[in-house]
Amino acid sequence: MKICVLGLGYIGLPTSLLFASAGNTVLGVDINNNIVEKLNRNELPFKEPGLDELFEKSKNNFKASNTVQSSEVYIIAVPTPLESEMKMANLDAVRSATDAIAKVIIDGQIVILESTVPPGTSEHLILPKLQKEGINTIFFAHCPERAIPGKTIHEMIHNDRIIGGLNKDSAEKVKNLYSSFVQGNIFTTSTRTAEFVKLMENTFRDVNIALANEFSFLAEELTINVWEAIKLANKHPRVNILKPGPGVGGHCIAIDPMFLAEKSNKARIITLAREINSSMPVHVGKIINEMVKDVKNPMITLLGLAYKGNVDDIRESPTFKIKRIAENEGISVKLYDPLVYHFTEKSSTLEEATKNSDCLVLVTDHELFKAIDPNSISMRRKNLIDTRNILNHSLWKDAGYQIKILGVGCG
Ligand code: SAJ
Repeated sequence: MKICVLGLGYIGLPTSLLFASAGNTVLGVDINNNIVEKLNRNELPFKEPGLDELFEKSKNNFKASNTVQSSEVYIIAVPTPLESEMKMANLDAVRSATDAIAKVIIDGQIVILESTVPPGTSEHLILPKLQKEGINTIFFAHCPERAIPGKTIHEMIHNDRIIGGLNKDSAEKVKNLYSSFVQGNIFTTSTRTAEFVKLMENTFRDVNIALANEFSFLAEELTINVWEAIKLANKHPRVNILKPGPGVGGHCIAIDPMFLAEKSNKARIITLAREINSSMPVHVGKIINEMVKDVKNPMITLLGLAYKGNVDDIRESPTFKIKRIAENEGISVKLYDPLVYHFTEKSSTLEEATKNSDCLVLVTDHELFKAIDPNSISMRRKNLIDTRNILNHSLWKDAGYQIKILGVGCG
């Protein structure tokens, strides 16, 4: 099949390459010429495990362009960010991708929406643009992605998928298409249900992280170690408490719950969970203030720019919020993340980032931070805050560090 994928980001590019490796001819379209040029020079615009190999395998069937061409299938995989002031989905990219498809679509072609959208978007925004004059039959489905950064390719192949078809024919056609590379089960439903299911999944995770964060506040007040308590509670066969942390980042979990909240004032737990998770950087800011309160012109080092461990993705990362909060308190901030190679402000070495620092704050749970030798860095003051509880604290203690762990109350 001739497939045109609109949006060559973290979802669109792997999806394009998976379809290409399954023998389809794929045209990947992006408005960012840098991405298009890079791909046509055989370079990848970002890192993701397995993406290099997949690119190598599929590049004869893949081309990048900045223009949509008439194709048997169109897949929309563009970002749907949150309009920060209105706390509503910004659907501008979906709107313009749909307009571009509407210009070239002919009868009998298939349109698939992968981007995450508020329920009703397919019916109210996309379909009316596609069902233009002269078009009698088009096939449409919402097929939300479920892959997690760091394991995107594996999950795109192995996870079960939901296909929300405009009608039975649409669902069947799209199911057949995805069967070319999906090894998980494929379930079909209506477009509106599929839109809702995707948002429920990420909201479920957000609410559960909020609960873990709330437990961490309580543990701090009640002088309990939340990490030990969670481990013990999770010994119950039907309990699985997630981990507290410095905040929820990424382009999905911190955003998707609001796409439900914008539709109804009944979304109460959802809104509260968002508030709790958004407040975590402020909480970390307070811990930092406490740690450096007696220092004149304090400087701190934030370890990790990525929103979570072992990825190079900085979207909605709590690190930037913590940086802003600390700077507003008059604290100088240095950043260090060897995985985020494209971030120009970062300090180049750990030694440079920690030199004369008064407090090291571990924000991102990168595996490689566990290997830092406390004796190899020359801090001005030996203070450590571990917001993820991943470091070997006795090692740091032995090196003379005063340690504060998020979620651990000191008696
Ligand atoms: N986090 C915690 N505590 C936890 C788990 C995560 O604080 O116990 C934080 C992480 O550090 C990170 C944020 O939450 O800042 C989100 O990370 P994540 O690994 O939970 O999720 P994402 O955003 O990378 O990917 C999610 C996934 N959704 C679910 O697991 C329900 C993925 O499957 C989706 O495809 C993706 O959102 C998406 O695109 O919607």
